[in-house]
Amino acid sequence: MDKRIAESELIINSRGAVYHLDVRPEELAHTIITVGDPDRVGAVSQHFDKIEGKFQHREFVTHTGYIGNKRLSVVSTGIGTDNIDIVFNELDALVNIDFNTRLVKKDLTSLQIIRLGTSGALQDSIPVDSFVVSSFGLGLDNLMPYYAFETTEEEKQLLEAFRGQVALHPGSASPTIFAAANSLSSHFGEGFHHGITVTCPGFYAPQGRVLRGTLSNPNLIDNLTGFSYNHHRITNFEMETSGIYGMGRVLGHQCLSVSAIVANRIRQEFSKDSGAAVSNLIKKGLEIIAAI
Ligand code: R1P
Ligand code: URA
Repeated sequence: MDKRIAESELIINSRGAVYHLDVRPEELAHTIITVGDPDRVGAVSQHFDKIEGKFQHREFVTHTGYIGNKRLSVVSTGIGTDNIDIVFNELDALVNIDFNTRLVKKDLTSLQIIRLGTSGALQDSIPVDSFVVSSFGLGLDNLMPYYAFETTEEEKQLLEAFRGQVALHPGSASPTIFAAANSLSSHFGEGFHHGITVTCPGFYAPQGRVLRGTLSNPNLIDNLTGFSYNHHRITNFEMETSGIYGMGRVLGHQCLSVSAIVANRIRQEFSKDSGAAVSNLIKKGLEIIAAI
């Protein structure tokens, strides 16, 4: 039986827009670019031929417009998978729940969602200012254990290999792994490294960085860099990808995460112009996305 979703669960504001994003169903395109930094939304939409609408509430900025005939929305998520939980549930609600009846629609829409972000490399061979496509998102954060989901045989094997090779400190979240949408990653060939991206619940100790204090797991970076299973290795880490891939799996959307490498943790280098690296990724990414 169809179940009406209560006002406390799906919050719709006086504009008829979803609570955190402040976007109405007709204001969202079905191809969506997510970025962490709210200021990066304008850096993406400046390349649109036409902007149809701009919306903002808290750190969630959305611009919807066109490149040629392709309708696109760019949405900022802020930092972390806790925000991914909010953004993905609300993006999904905008297309798959009828805001008048509060019932899940009979015909579901699968969104194409591509993250254009920044990241730190975990391999010497992946220099700053290069680009990485996440073949898998491996979560050390704590979002996806709250959801029920299915995993493939390959994901199960990768996770088992990871558990065997990478010691996590007692009390850390149970790791999860989800593959990228092949329908999207296949478009990102030349000029992109491909590999497993580890998603961390923080930028400092959870990524092996300390300015002061002591790490509980000082071997984390070495263990991640040394991980290998079949032809897979861990290329980089950041703070959203596993949530994006995991929520895509749960809600039935096609997701891809692409990062500009701004730090190389093995060489201990930071990009001399990370702004240029991000704007190069945006230009290259938009060329590909507009043609998909
Ligand atoms: C940390 O500086 C932030 O940068 C990365 C991380 O995932 C985290 O969100 O991505 P964005 O540049 O897209 O925010
Ligand atoms: N974003 C991260 O999360 N880590 C880095 O090292 C660089 C960008």
